[in-house]
Amino acid sequence: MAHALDGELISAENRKQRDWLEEDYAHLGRQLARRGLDIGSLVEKAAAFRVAVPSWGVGTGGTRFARFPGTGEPRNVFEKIEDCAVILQLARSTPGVSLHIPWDEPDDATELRSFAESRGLFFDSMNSNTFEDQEGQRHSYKFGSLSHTDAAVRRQAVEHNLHCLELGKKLGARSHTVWVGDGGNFPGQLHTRKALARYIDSLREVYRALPDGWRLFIEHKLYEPAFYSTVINDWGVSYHCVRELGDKAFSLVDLGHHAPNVNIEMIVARLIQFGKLAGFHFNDSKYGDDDLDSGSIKPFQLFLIFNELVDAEIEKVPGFDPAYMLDQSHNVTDPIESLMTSAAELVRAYVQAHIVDRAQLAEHQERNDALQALLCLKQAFQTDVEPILAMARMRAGGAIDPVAVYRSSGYRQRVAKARPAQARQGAGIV
Ligand code: LRH
Ligand code: MN
Repeated sequence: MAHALDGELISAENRKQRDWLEEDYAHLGRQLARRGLDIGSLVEKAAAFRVAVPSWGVGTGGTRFARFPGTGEPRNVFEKIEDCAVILQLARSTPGVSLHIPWDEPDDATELRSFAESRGLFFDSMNSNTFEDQEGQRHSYKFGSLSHTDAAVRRQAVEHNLHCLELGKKLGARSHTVWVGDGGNFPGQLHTRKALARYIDSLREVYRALPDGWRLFIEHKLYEPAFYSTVINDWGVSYHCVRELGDKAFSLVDLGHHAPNVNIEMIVARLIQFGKLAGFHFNDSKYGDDDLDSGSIKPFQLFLIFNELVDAEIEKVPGFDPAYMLDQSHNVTDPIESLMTSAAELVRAYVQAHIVDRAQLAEHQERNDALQALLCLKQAFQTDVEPILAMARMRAGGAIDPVAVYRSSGYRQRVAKARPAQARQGAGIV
């Protein structure tokens, strides 16, 4: 297995941290045992947790105003895979990489697949892109894609999605994610009902072409790049569409795609109950689709989302098989550090949700003891499970402290020399 970082460095750094970990782990173990919980089984839960990283997340992101490139930016999909391999080596919970086409279009899919597999990585959900125009593209997506009024534009968008399926098959992917920027900036610009009907018709063709065993994920979004209405604006519309399409279609929840203060954990519970939860694009936000690091702004919301997911997991809800992906834009941090710590924040919320005393919670709910029910959840959320996360990483050959090892590895400085800065200035998320 090709490793970017020297395994000896990881064990040496872990040796420095081992004592505090063992001490804190033993203390937490006693604390949890008093609550009837076995810390060993929680380490197994942490070690089994998987989240895919977005290929577009290892480059420095930007906004519509500007993008300030970092050093050693990956210049192509192979360098993106190298960076994803470092994240996996240290964080251990991220073997899946979600590609975006055409940003990651390979010349040779087989070569790319073996390059990734030789680094312990596989390709998770494919992502199509009909929200920007490519060089030499025949029809513009300025006024939409799968819902465009012009059949030729819709055709072009369908063809692009079919291409993503073909490519994904060669790469070993098993699902396809469709997010479209289709929408309007002014009242009257779109015929709301007809636009949605056109979108569903176009997507039916993509659905029909799904390879065996694949799933289709559609992603709703309240606004941006359209600023008055979007065709797939919320979970209700998404749910209607996936019901219309069929059993292999599911609704994907990107945390940043909702109006402020929307109860996202409730949307998650609904989609679980309706058997249509695709999974997630995890990130965090204060205002809009800020694509900030997961758990950085609203960690309690993240915990409450995992509380719904773990409740369904424990109850073995039929068809419950959510795909977890990060979808973030790293404008001011080292993307590798942000993705490692964000993956850890998801494992943290997942383990804390497994600490919730669900029998006690059910009793409080039955007796409408609102305060005790809240305190039952808060007890889990306020439990510092870091020793469990670090132990799981260490036992899986990763780092007790991924950021510390990454910084002492000098990887960023090394790739900065190997990857001369590109003259690509300008704005935009990637
Ligand atoms: C849209 C989105 C979508 C991706 C893009 C990079 O906001 O969340 O999931 O295609 O970001
Ligand atoms: Mn997304």
